Amino acid sequence: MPPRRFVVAGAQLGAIHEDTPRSDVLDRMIVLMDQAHSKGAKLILFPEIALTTFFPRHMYEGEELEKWFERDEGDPTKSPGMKPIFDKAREYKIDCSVGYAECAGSGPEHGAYTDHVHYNSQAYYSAAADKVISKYRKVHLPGTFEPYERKEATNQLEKRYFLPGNLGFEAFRAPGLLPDTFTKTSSEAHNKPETLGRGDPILGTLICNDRRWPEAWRCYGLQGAELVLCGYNTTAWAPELLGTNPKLDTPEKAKAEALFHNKLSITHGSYTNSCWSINVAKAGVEDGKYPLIGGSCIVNPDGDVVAEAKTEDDELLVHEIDLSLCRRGKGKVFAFEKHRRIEAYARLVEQTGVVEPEFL
Ligand code: CDT
Repeated sequence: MPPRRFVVAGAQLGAIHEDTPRSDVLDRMIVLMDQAHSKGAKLILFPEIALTTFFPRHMYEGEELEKWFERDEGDPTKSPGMKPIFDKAREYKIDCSVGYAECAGSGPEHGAYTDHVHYNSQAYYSAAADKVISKYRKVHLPGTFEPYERKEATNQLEKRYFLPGNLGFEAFRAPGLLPDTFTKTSSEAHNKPETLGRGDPILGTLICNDRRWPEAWRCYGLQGAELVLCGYNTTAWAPELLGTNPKLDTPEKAKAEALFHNKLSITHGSYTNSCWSINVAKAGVEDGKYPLIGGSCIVNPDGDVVAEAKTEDDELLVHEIDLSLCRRGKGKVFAFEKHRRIEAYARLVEQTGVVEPEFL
């Protein structure tokens, strides 16, 4: 298998506050795009809800809530609050994936909370296609619908503000990232041993909490994903949300554990699906007192961390990935077609919660 190499960039963002002007955020993102461009990156990933503070920690209603959402009218590149990012991506000919709070319209039939249709979304702009070729809407929404009773608790109101994503886990091919790929015109065969891993790169998107669910990764693994993109906003200290135990008796220890669980999830997902992953945080202390973990990482298909953020500020990770390294795992230990036993997996799609065996 010849190498399939290109340079990717993961753009970690530092804190964004309730009162940070959008123009400041866009300027910061464009600085990171400048760096990515100067290092020859062909793809840049920004985090979940990259443009604003992580607003689901606060209780808002009506217009106060609506102001956090982008109305993309079906084309995120035209949304005024994001347009400068996609314009820069077009200028630099760099693929760009951005997380944002999406308002997909209004109508009484939609949504449990407001009459607006809200998703926690990620758009992938392809420079070669000069358009958004994939949109993903976060499936696993953590937290609660009602705010926590303890006044000082950090809320996570994603279940209140968003609907669960309705686009599934659809992998997609990104054109123009690699030369000499097999295409429909160059190769009549498809999905044969000799053509696997020879087309344009196969990508998938996860958003934050999704990365903790092996089912989500496996949906992409089953489509041959070679690169998973994942942005996140993970609170470093929120006992109501994360639970606690005697070993986590300080915010420092809770944060260390949150970083460990982040790395555990993304290295496991990459290894067990034999794919690269770029994982980027929105980090730092937002709104004066809400700490988010950093820990942005690029992970290879063996589960090794090959690049890792050193700060909790705006920081760019750059790495040349080689998609041919996915073939070892996909062809041996995780050759799904040889080893998976779907007759034993029915519970995975028939049952949501735990059903314990009967008492003895
Ligand atoms: N944004 C987001 O999904 N955050 C959650 C918070 C922790 S729930 C264990 C996350 O999974 O990182």
